Amino acid sequence: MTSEDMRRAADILDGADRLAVLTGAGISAESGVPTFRGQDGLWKQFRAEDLATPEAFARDPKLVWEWYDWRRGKIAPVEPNPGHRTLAKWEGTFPSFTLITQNVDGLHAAAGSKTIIELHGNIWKMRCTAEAAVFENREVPLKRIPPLCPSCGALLRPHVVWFGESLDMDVLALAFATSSSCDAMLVVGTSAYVQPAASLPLRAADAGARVIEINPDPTPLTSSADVSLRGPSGEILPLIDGLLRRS
Ligand code: BV8
Repeated sequence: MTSEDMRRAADILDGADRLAVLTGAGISAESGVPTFRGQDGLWKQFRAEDLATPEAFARDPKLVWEWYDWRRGKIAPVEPNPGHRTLAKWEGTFPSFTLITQNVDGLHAAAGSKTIIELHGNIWKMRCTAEAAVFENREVPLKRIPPLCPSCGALLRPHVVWFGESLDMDVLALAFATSSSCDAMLVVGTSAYVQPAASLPLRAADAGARVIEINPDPTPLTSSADVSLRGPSGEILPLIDGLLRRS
């Protein structure tokens, strides 16, 4: 990553009135939250794609909840990092700013971001499998696994989108509309592997937006990005903030 790349990214952002940001697990890595496909992303001998599915939950709700209880325990003590905080600051810096996240860890809200589109739900919310009621629960560790609905006694599930499940149509429509109407899209910490989220930056580029990627590794998106900054977002985002001409 060169200083010219950083300057180009800052110039794109300075010229953007409507900024959309898409984040993935990588933006939370420097807070100590395991990513999905990094070495620390595995839990016991399972992969996320094996556990984050309706089939796995139907087959063994206790095992799936043990995984979520382990992740909630990992996330509960951590703090947002300078990458989350920079995005929270930029919400008041750009005339139009929308944060779209694939993450379920709640760290963007903890950093002060207000306009957040949570594509895949939130690990701190639970949903009754009988009544579909959704409520927040921050108990760590869970006293009972699997947890039961306090009002009807049915099994509770994490209020997240599993592989093979459709995203909330209104949430997805808003994410695509935001991607189609932004001047610039900043893509931070995603392997650009999971659909439909990975299509959002391509939709933005097709609509004429400039695309900036921040990731220590190249991804399938890299070739479509105007600028690809190779490094950790917790360091790069504050550096870009320091280069911005807009107050
Ligand atoms: C859907 C919530 C329509 C749960 C998640 C067969 C059948 C059914 C569907 C499919 C199928 N084949 C493909 C699909 C589509 C499927 C899919 O994409 N599968 C993948 C495996 C190919 N998608 C779906 O199923 C979606 N629904 O398509 O509905 C439908 C319905 C029925 C039938 C057909 C179609 C639902 C997808 C949502 C899944 N839920 N999370 C939970 O969290 O428990 S996805 C999960 O992956 C997380 O949300 C995570 O955010 C997301 C994406 O991963 P990343 O965020 O990118 O994280 P990853 O670890 O991969 O990468 C981290 C990156 O950070 C790396 O690039 C790394 O280099 C970088 N990094 C590391 N450190 C740093 C850093 N970057 C910056 N700074 C650092 N310091």
